[in-house]
Amino acid sequence: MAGGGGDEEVTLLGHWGSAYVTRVRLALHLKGVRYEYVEEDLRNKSDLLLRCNPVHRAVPVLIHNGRPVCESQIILQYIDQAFGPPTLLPADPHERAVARFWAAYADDVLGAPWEKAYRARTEEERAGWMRRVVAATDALERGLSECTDGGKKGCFFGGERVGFVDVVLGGVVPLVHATVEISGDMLFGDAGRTPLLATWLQRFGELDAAKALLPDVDRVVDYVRMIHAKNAAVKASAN
Ligand SMILES: N[C@@H](CCC(=O)N[C@@H](CS)C(=O)NCC(=O)O)C(=O)O
Repeated sequence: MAGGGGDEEVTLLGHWGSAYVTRVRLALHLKGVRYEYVEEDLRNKSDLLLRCNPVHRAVPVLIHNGRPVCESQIILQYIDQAFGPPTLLPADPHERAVARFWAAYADDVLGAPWEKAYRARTEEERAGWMRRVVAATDALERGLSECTDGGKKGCFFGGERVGFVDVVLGGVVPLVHATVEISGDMLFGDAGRTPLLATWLQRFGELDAAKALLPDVDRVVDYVRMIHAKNAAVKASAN
């Protein structure tokens, strides 16, 4: 098995289409941690996954020297402390708290309605959730401005280099591009509405870690369309 250095054993249970998994892979790549990646079939979860994450039964799960860690943001914090450098969270306690705030915001206010849009059974329902996602990106633009002093300190939440919030958001980059194709919603890429996020999106995509790990956008588009079609079929059969 591949290790994180020395005789460390690191395994990641994941799914290619999961933004939560992708953010963990980005962090491992940025830290230079070698690991074994195990693709899970979420319709037929492995015994290992169910044993390691009996509460949520979800990916990602990181297993380090036989001990599992669950929940992607907790995994990122674990990776940041267990491996390194570079560090993802800032050293300064206030900057660290601000980074955690925006990372939580990314999941709670941006990600949650996005997941609802994903599961919506009608176009109207989906459009309603997507309006909330778009509104959440306006606040995220202000967060990026706060973290970078209006862009003066760099284009990432971490400043000149990628930090915790960047990795958290990095997982959704393929979905951001896929969304433009699927519904026309410009989530981060609208230079008029969210100029800092538009630069962030471009610069993030240029990173070696992004080029190596982000799933192909066409594959994501097909996957999302397949889920939408499934949801619509469930709705039709319920009527
Ligand atoms: N809050 C969790 C969310 C993880 C999550 O929702 N994972 C999905 C894949 S994107 C999953 O494994 N779902 C289980 C299922 O589909 O049964 C995290 O941050 O890790």
